[in-house]
Amino acid sequence: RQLVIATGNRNKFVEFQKLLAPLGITLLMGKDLCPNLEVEETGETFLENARLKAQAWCERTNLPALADDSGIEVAALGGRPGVRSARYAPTDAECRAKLLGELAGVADRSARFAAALVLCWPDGSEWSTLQYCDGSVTEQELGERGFGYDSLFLPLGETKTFAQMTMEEKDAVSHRGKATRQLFLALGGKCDT
Ligand code: ITT
Repeated sequence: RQLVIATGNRNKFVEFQKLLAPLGITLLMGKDLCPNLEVEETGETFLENARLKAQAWCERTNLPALADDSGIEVAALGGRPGVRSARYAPTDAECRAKLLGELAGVADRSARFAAALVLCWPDGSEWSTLQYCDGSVTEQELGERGFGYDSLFLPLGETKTFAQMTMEEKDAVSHRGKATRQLFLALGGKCDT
């Protein structure tokens, strides 16, 4: 039994390997299977973009494909960078520096991570969820683990940023962890991926 993770982001793939281990199925990284497949994220929402990615890899591989579209929404920036989180600046480090710059002197640092998951099956059926993790943007980078905005994000009620947490600690509260637990509930009835 195989499931394609419709992504080119190896950090996401590694998180899904941990999160989906209990399913006991073989996970394949989409970009490894089809290095030339480029999906333009033309959607305006996380769910639309996740659907574009899941459908593209499902059609190309004829295997069930799970896509994640995610990002950080900052209240003081009207929800930016949001769906454009990966394209906010050329590199992850520049994204973090830009976010700190935009929030310099801003008191309201509340933010949330969002993760949309869409799972497409070759028979045309589809499942999706959108989950959030509330928190705030720190004044400076804290922690070395993770990727993207992890070192700037303090989840509500926690004392460590995502980048200071182990992967298990992050999964317990993260947007992707929550979304994946919804996936498990859904797969209860449909496990023959
Ligand atoms: P794929 O589209 O190939 O999956 P991507 O990195 O381009 O890879 P997205 O378009 O969904 O993925 O962009 C998500 C961006 O949001 C990601 O690159 C990070 O900058 C940020 N992000 C999402 N989840 C995150 C997390 O758990 N920790 C830190 N940053 C995260």
